[in-house]
Amino acid sequence: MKIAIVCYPTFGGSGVVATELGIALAKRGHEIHFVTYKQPVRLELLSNHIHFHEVHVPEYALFHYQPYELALSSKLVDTVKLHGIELLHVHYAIPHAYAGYMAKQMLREEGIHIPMVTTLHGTDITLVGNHPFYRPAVNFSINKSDAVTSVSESLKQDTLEFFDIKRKIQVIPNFIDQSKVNQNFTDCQRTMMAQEDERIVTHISNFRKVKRIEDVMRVFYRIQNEIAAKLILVGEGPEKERAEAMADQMGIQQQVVFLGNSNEIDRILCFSDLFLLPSEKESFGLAALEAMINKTPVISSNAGGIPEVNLHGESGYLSNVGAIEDMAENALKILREDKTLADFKIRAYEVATRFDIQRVVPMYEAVYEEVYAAR
Ligand code: GMT
Repeated sequence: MKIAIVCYPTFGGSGVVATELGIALAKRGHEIHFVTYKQPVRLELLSNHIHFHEVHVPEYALFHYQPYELALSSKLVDTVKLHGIELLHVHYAIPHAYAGYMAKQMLREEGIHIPMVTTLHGTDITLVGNHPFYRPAVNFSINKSDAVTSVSESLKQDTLEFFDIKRKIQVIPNFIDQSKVNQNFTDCQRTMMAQEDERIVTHISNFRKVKRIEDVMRVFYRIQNEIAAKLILVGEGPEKERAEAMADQMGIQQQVVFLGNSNEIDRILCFSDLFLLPSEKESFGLAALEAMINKTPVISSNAGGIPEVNLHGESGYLSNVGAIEDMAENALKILREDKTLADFKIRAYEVATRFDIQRVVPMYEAVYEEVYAAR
C-alpha cells in the first residue's frame, strides 16, 4: 500500500515507533511517505520505498501562534493527491489525528476517500489530551478515525476512562527489531565507561517531570553506597540540570556521566547492567524494551503499561511510583552477584523477544487492510 505516516520526528518514543514501523513496512514492499516538520531522527536512509515530505509553516507576524495543523493538513492533501496515497497513519492524537481528519474531509470534497488509522501513544491521552483545552478536539478526532490503536492495554483503559470513545480500540504493542540490535556492531566498548569491577546503571529519557529523574538519582545513590557503580544518563530535557545539581550535592559527580541525546543507544545499552525507569506515568516504556533486548534488566515503577513490558522477577522488578528504597533493594538484588545478574540479563532478553517487529507489523497491516476494504 501507499501509506502516509504522520509523527513527531524527535527522540520521543512515538516518533521512534512510527519511524521503525515505516521502515519495516517499506521492507515488506509498502511505499511509505513520512509527513512531518523535520526528517525523523531514526530515519537515516530514504529510498524508492521511503519518502519524507517536510511540513513547512511560514512565519507571519500577524500570527501569535503559527498554524501547524493547517500546514500539516494541507501538506497531507497535496501528498495524497501527488503520490496516490491510500491510507493515513497518524501517531499521537495531538494535533495529528485532528489534522488528519481535516485532510480526509478536504479530500472527500474532491471524491478521494482515504481511511485514517490513529495510534495513541500515551501523553496524548494521559497528560495533555484530557486537559479541558484539548479534550473535545481529541475526543472528536479519535472517534472520527477509521481505526484506533493503542500501544498498551493500560493506555486503552485510560482512553476509555478519560474520553467518550465510540470506536473499538485495538491494542498493538510497541516492538523491537531484534535482528538490527544483534547485527549492528560487535565492539561493545565497556572499558571506555567504567572500571572492570563497576556495574553500569543506565537511564534514557527526555528528562521531563513525568520521568522522575530525582528518583533515578536517589536510587543510584543507594546502589553506589553498596557496590561500585557508574550511572549513565542519556537524553536532554528540563530536568537534566536538576540531575546535575543532585549529582553535585550527593558528591557522586565522578560516577555520573551525562551523554545527551544519542542515536546510538544500542552502543550504550550493550554494556549496561541495569536500566532505571521510575516514571510517574508511562503508556508502554519503549526505552525499557530497548534495554531488555540489549540484555539489560529493568528496575521500574509499576505505572501505566510498564507491567506489560517489564515482568516482575523475570526481566527486572517493579515497585510503586516513588518507592525508592524498594527500587534500590531490588537493583542490588540483581547487581550483587554475577550469576544473578547473568540470569536476569538472559531473561530480560527473552521477554523482549516476545515484542519482535516481525510479530507486530502484521497486526498493523491487518488493520490497514480492514479499513481500506471498508472505505
Ligand atoms: O515518554 C515520553 O514522554 C515520550 C512519549 C512520546 O510520545 O514520544 O512516549 C510515549 O510513547 C512511547 C511510544 O509509544 C511510550 O513508550 C511511552 O511510554 C509514552 N510515554 C508516556 O506515556 C509518558
